[in-house]
Amino acid sequence: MNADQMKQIAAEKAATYVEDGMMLGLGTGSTVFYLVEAVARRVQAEGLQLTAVATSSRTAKQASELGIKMIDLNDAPTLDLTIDGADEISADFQGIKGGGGALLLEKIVALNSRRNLWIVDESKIVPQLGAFPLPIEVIPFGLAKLTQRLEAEDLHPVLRRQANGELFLTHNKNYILDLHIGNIPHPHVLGEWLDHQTGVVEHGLFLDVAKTVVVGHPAGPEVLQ
Ligand code: ABF
Repeated sequence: MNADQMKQIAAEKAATYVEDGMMLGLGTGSTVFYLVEAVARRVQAEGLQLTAVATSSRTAKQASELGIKMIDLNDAPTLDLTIDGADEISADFQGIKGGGGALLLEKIVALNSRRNLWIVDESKIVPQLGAFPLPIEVIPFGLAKLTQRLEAEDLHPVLRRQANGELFLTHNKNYILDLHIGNIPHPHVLGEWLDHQTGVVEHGLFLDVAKTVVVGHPAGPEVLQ
């Protein structure tokens, strides 16, 4: 079984947590793609009344086309449940997110949700965070100086580019620096430091956010909480 099939297993299990009348947050990425399909099937089959907020235009488009009512976060009350993917999750549910470049909107939606649930294939569960490069969203002004500061801390920043070589731009037209740190033994310490770096809009350490993780395995879904 490949990672894609395990993502689908996790996504379909997570869709069962969606209840009629919920205000739902929908994340971004290939695992969430399967979640949106599964939720849309339930809306069609069971007539679920749902309203959702998306963390990217990609997710908003897919969900809307599948018949899920989408609204802007500014028009929504606190969300009941946000379901999103992740790039790495440690044993104590700390996560690295942002591989898709949507970390800022994802963190805003996550922090405006009563409950956050992550869906991943089993490869995302790691003993320690950091093998996956930590994405941070930064503003273009002063980028060179910020990059030097990150290099001086041995955080190995790399400016993210698209496949065609052009700079990757976020939803808010900012840049992404991927920090090739290798291992992050104290994510809260690093998160706190990054929070205070002028020019860093947001970082991809999602700490003490998720309370439930659904992992896709060849044998089926595993619910961690
Ligand atoms: C998103 O889920 C991002 O934060 C993260 O990069 C992505 C994981 O991607 P995938 O589900 O495609 O593995 O929320």
